[in-house]
Amino acid sequence: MLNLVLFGPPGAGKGTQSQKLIEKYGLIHLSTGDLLRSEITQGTELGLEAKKLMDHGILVPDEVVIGMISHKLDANRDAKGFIFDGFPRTVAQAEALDKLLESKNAPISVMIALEVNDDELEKRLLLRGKDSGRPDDANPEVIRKRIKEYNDKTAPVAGFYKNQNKFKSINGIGSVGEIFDGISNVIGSY
Ligand code: B4P
Repeated sequence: MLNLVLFGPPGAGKGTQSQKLIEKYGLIHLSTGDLLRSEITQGTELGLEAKKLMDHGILVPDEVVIGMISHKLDANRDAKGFIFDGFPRTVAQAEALDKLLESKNAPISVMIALEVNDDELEKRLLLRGKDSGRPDDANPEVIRKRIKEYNDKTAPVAGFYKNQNKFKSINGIGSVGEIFDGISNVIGSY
């Protein structure tokens, strides 16, 4: 079973690369951002609470996203493997994910981090904001808040996987195809 964590700051290209990985490797894509946006669109209580935080670039509480991932793992018991996109985003989430996967005897194979500088991130997200309709992409202040949340709470998650010798980093600047080739090379060694 191939279980991949795709890691990187907001706008690094995790969602973009996930689409290509699904096609090539037939993995199940679990994006906590997509799951939360779907709750918002459906107008659920969870979605309404999450929206208040996401619109300001703040992470939603760990127990909410851990619960969502746990449900999705249970609903896909026969999967060949998973791409975790935008999860784990805190060390507490990473610890919870290890526990969930331990009970299924299918640990994380590797974390692949996409490295992109802050100026490029801001540029990409503002560009996407022109047609995505996402409030968190529309405002430079919110984008900077998301990057700060990443540096404060998410960046330490890399250390969690480094300690397990499961961390690989890739240059996230270049064409989508070039970056995908870099990711595929890493996966090829597992
Ligand atoms: P997410 O939905 O996870 O999204 P993201 O960080 O914005 O984007 P991603 O890295 O996937 O970028 P993409 O490929 O789209 O998070 C949104 C919010 O949800 C968070 O701020 C938080 O509030 C909440 N949340 C989600 N998960 C959570 C968790 N686990 N815990 C707590 N809160 C959570 O690329 C961005 C843009 O760049 C696109 O327009 C794309 O076309 C472009 N692009 C991609 N690759 C490119 C390249 N090589 N060159 C040029 N442009 C490129």
